[in-house]
Amino acid sequence: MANPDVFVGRWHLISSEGFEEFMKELGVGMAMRKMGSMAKPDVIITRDGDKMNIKTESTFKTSECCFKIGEPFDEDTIDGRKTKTLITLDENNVLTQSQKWDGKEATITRKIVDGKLVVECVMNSAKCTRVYQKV
Ligand code: A9M
Repeated sequence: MANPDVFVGRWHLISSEGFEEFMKELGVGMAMRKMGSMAKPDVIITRDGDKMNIKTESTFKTSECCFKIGEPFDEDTIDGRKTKTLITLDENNVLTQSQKWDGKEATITRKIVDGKLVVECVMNSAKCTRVYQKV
């Protein structure tokens, strides 16, 4: 049974693989990629009824994404893209965020594995895995 509350809490980044390649594929410039690689963000996930909020906090930049599961919305991403985004939750509690812009597409999935938040980002052949621990 899908339960969005498994994601609720404050999470701190503890490992990241392939993020530089993923950011390059997104078209993120060098200066911002450097900040992205250095940042050890906290992600704060909250739920209020059918609304969810994912806040990504870092010393460089903070961004917030408020959405309803299964309802498309316009997203302003932390790197400045304006995307058409849809976030769904399947019966295995995998939260899948599909972002479409300029004929391009990136997918970010979030799931809980051994009590940790595992975030996988894919665009074309670029794949990135980031793991967050509950604070
Ligand atoms: C993640 O851990 C990965 C989400 C991927 C979003 C694509 C981000 C492009 C990064 C551009 C760098 C911006 C420079 C500011 C540094 C802030 C660091 C934040 C990195 C996400 C879980 C969190 O939902 N998402």
